[in-house]
Amino acid sequence: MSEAEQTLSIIKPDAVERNLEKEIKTIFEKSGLKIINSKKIHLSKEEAADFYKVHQTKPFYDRLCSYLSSGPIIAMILEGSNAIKKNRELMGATDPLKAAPNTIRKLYGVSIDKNSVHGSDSPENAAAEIKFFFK
Ligand code: IDP
Ligand code: MG
Repeated sequence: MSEAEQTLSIIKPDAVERNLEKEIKTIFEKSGLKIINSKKIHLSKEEAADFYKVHQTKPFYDRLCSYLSSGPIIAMILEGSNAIKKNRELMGATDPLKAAPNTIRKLYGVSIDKNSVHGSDSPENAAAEIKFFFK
């Protein structure tokens, strides 16, 4: 028996722009994850930098923050057993070229930057990221 867990998912600007919200939400729902909250929001570059601060030492940080703030995104709380891991599996590898068949990034990702979705990678980050969007 595993208890329900929550994670944060984001549909990134490239996917919102291509009207992929329904398709991506359907993938979550069909896999047994419940979308318990969802909101469309356009972050400022400062807010994106705050959200991605764990990456502030990475060479791609500035580009990453510019990109996340380049257009509207959809932030969601997903809930279900092993939600963090399940979401990461549904997303696929960071680079769409390396993502497994039928994963969201394989199906819809354009590049390592425009890879369509974000998902929390640990219980600590899930809690912090949910708080960031749904305080
Ligand atoms: P994740 O989104 O699969 O968890 P992270 O390593 O947490 O991947 O990186 C956050 C985001 O930063 C990625 O989704 C991707 O868009 C971008 N990114 C990661 N690694 C690179 C890179 O080597 N070059 C450019 N962008 C990257
Ligand atoms: Mg990550």
